[in-house]
Amino acid sequence: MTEINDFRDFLNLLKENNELVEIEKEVDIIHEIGSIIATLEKKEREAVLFKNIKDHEIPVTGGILASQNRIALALDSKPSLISEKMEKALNNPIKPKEVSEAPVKENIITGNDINLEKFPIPTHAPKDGGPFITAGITIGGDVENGRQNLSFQRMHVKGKDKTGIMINEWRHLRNFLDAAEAKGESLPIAVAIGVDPTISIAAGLRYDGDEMEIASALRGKPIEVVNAHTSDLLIPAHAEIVIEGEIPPNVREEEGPLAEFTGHYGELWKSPVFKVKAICHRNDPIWQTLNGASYEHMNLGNVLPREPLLKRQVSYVSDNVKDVHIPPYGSGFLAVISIDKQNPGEPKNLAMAAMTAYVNIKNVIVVDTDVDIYDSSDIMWAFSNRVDPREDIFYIPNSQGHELDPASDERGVQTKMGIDATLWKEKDNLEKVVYPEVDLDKYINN
Ligand SMILES: Cc1cc2nc3c(=O)[nH]c(=O)nc-3n(C[C@H](O)[C@H](O)[C@H](O)COP(=O)(O)O)c2cc1C
Ligand SMILES: [Mn+2]
Repeated sequence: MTEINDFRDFLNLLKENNELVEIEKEVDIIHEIGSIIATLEKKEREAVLFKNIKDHEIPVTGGILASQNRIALALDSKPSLISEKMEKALNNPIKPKEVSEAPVKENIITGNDINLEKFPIPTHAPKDGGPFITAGITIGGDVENGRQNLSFQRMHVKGKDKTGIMINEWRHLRNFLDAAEAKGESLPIAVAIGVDPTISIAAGLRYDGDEMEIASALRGKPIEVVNAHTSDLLIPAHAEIVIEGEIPPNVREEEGPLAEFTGHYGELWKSPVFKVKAICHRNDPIWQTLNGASYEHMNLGNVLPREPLLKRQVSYVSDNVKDVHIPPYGSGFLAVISIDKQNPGEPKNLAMAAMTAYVNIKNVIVVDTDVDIYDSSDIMWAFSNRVDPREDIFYIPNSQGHELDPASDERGVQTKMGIDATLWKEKDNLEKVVYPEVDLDKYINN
């Protein structure tokens, strides 16, 4: 097992596990890279390293955490143990370690030399509004007490040293910006690209301390951080690239649209802007990107951060829960629970509990333990075989969901649905047909 200290180590680990495909053919940052990443994901294939980018020297990677297998590799775990590992890390944070020298400082670009256009920043989906930094980790700090925070914020590139930065309500970075703006001050931030995947996973979490502590806990040792070049912020010492700068107070400009987590395009949005003051990067840096509306987007934003919450909530209601999953194809609106049912009413209680585990969860399917909740066709099989719609489906109208759910009103008010897809008690003698799986290589010469 390769020890992971940085993004490069993880790319090597993916390669060793046949989870990374390298493309030598020249590709265009406009739409072509996005389409290749999407096609690989649709065919459940590897992450990708583009070595030859038209008009650019820096290679690009994408689809890094688009699958459960690759997330398990990132966490040195197994797909079925991921939510447990997340829960453990959240309960046992480890402080990052400050170092004075760092690979990310090998090259520092400042002043007139700053030019974001020298970096291969893709325009991903066909109707995206332009090039976006999508896999960047925003590092921000509380101007009052200096506490740091990690999060994802999309950045629409608007010139050599300027991007938009979308900061939604209920974000820690929003609180920091509100406080800075109240004083008429700029907010210093840094954006790290190409990091240990535990940092990306931690950045998608809602945690009240520094998410770097969760990244360190996921890695099992302190992650090394170093002082930024232009501010007091601590940046990942082994990041491929860190873009430093500030958000000037009270500036709002249109940015977008971008493929949203709902699988629909978002709208143009009035967002703050990010003025770049320095770019630090390693020798021979690698750019990391991710597609909007991809499984990777969903995994980081909806699946990994919320499965531990879901598990906690439903396990509180019943000891008979075997596993939970928020599948990436459900945009975070769907939850699946498997249960060793002991009481006919148990699945409905669990569905109700799941709906309150996180506001986005709208549809809940409860299945027996003979159903693989990571296999959508198995879930649809249970839904087709074991559901009497009148008895097994219930609705809760006028509940609160997410306002971007196309089936909710502008405040997120919607109907939630619970589905008991467990076998009826009277049919307990029915047994699911399971053929043993064989190793085909023993029978077929490829
Ligand atoms: C790929 C991806 C893109 C995201 N884009 C944005 C964004 O543009 N603006 C935003 O405010 N949140 C965005 N989010 C959500 C936040 O990054 C996420 O909720 C994070 O946990 C917020 O951190 P906080 O709790 O420290 O504020 C995105 C999440 C992911 C995974
Ligand atoms: Mn936070």
